[in-house]
Amino acid sequence: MSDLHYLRGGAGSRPLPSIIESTLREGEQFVGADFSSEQKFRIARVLDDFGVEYLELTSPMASPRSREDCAAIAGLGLRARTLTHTRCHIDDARVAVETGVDGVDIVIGASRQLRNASHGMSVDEIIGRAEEVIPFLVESGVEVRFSTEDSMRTEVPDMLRIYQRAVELGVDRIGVADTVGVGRPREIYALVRQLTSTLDVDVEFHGHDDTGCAVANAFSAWEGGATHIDTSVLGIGERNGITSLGSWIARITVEDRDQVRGRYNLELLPEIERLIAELTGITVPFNACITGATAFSHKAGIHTKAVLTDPSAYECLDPADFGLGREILTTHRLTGWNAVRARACELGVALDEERAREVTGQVKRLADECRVEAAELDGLILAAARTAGVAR
Ligand code: HCA
Ligand code: CU
Repeated sequence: MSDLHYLRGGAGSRPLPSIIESTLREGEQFVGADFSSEQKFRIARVLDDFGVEYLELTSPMASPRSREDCAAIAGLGLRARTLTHTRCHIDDARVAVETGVDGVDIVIGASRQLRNASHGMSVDEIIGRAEEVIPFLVESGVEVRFSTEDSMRTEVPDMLRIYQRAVELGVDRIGVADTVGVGRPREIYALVRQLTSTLDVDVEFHGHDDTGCAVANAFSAWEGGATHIDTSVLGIGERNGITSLGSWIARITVEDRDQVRGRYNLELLPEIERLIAELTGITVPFNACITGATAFSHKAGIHTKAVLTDPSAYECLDPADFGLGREILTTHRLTGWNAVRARACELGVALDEERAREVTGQVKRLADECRVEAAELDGLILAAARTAGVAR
């Protein structure tokens, strides 16, 4: 596929990957997250209503409450498949299966850094563990994913050996985890491409956002053939988190709006983000894709003129798809007469171009001196209309 093909949205013709929503696993690792059981059920339900394909839940080995909640969420009868996330250990695997989840995500560090600092096992020992755990899970009838934590710093031959064996042992999916957020989009594309062309297995991508590349990396993983993408609401997770659900939705909506609208209940996104923000004591960032306070605010005159004619001139997403509106800012020095005339129209006043330009000039001069309130602009418009004898 040529680069140009990508630039023109070539990836959009493929089926979308499934979302593995990890707010109830990775998200629990966020500094501000301390969900009660009831809160977890509420989050699970609203994400299910949104339409995510999977919910990933904290390991039942983490604490007694985690175990009870994992089993309770697995028993809620949701449409989304439930997964739990455990170390590559037979005892963890047994408990995971007992919770009644649909699938188990196994993770084990395979980079030199994690082999040294985390579990001290060699690559052969990791494979030995896989040989113990995977057959047990496969026989238990759950969906099985096997992932090398810190994949981007894992030697590729080591990773291939581990995954080759995991696939022989019958896993449904392997995982690429950019645990410390060092991956580059092209590198992730190349790695996923290599895995999907060598092994006959689904590939999941989990990317941290330490260097601001989590969404781009997830997208590159999809381009490389990934079938599953991990997200969390507002990106919450360890440190500054992972690919956020909202950013991922924005990205794929631009690629294939019809498919996204067919799969997800998009109007729930603002409510879901507000809920998680409230429960974790944060605010929705002003620059969040789709839901940020300024995501559909247009300011400069050149922009507002075009947006008033055709919003797609400066919007790649339609706010209405998410139950949101746009905002045309008029009370500042960058304002344009088209925006002022549009505001006049909202007030029921038809200003001609000359009058609209006059009022715009007044606003610009005022705004150079101080903050202009909306009511002041309206006052200027109404005064101009009176002078011109324009009927309301
Ligand atoms: C963790 C590590 C992990 C696992 C990702 C995965 C990571 O906190 O347990 O299993 O796909 O970032 O490597 O979240
Ligand atoms: Cu992670």
